[in-house]
Amino acid sequence: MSLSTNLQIDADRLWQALDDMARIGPGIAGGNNRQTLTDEDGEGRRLFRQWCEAAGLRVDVDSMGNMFATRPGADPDATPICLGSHLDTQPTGGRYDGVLGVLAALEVVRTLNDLGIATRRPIVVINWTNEEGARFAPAMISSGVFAGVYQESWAKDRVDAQGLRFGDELRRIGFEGETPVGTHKVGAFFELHIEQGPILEDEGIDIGVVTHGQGLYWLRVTLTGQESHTGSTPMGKRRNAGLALARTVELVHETAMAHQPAAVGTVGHMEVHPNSPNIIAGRAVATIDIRSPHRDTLEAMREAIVSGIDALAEPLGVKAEIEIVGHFDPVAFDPECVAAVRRSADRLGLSHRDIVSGAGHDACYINRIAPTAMIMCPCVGGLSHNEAEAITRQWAGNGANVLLNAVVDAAGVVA
Ligand code: HGY
Ligand code: MN
Ligand code: MN
Repeated sequence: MSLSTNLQIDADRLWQALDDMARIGPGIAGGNNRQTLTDEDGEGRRLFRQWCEAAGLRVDVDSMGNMFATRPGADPDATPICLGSHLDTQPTGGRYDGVLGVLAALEVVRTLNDLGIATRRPIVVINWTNEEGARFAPAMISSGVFAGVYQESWAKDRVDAQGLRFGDELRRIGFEGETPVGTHKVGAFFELHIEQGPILEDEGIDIGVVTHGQGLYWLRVTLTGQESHTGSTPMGKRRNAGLALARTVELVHETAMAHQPAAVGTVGHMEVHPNSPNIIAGRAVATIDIRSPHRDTLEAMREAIVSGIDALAEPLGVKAEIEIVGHFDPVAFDPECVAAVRRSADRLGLSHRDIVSGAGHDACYINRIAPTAMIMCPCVGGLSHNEAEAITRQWAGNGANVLLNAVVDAAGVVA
């Protein structure tokens, strides 16, 4: 049975929760720096667990630190309806990227508790570990392990810029759970997320019904030349890894421009060693991020970049090594779940449009193992991965209400 009336969350309580969580791991410009597996992430996880337990949820943590907070259903054997996102942030991140999805999911449960609504299927609120991939590449690594994309041992051996190991840090903050990753059942998964782009705000649309997610490669390139003196080394005798890096950045940009309109390419992470003003860089390391909603475009860009780096490095006497550290093909979300999102927006009288997600999300991996859909709300100026990231209380409430009604539809209400 589904409800005839439209359920509404408590928008003030959701806004307050977002505000309280934002106090943990504050950034330097109003956003957040709550990077995965840091003390701040641990503190945010403990607050989330406390809130879940206060809402009567049983919280379990798996061996990758993913947190599952369960509200029982009338039919304990039914696979649960899951909803959530991630609490970790970029180093100069916003307050809403991921966090809105987790706390709106908690607000859904709080609202069902207030209204005394029992559902047939259990409902599980999820916080996925390390969605951002900023500290430990790649992004979405723990939902990736959960969905069988990565091996747990490979993921736990990832190291950050200080050489700290993922597995050690997960244990250190006390969130390496007993339950083997992948054990928790997922009947369907819904993720609310800010758009992180300008479309919804520019068009004055309340809700993005996410039909697809663009595919992605993260290529880690290591360029090895030779350190030598910037003054006394003749130009013709240099093996300048820094120059190879600069040309690689240009190559990635030009390759994406050559595949417009549906392609993006960036080098956001780059290091030169030893990074001294009067030493020619002997080594450079960078992460190339390329994306497209079309698989053939994504593959063409990858091939062009790999062959292009070899071609530019060789005449400079620089060795190039390229490793694929993250990849997923373009994602088509489950039509049934997508239709539930559309129905929910319609019932609430909210304007909506179909949209392709430009960013990657845990939903992109969970979609491999369970019917999955995403809901998007606008964000100010389409800005994200920036401390100035902002949404309105109305947008947050609209998104959470669509999530609530879609989840109740899927979970079924017990009279
Ligand atoms: O990279 C992404 O798209 C996500 O924000 N981690
Ligand atoms: Mn996110
Ligand atoms: Mn993000």
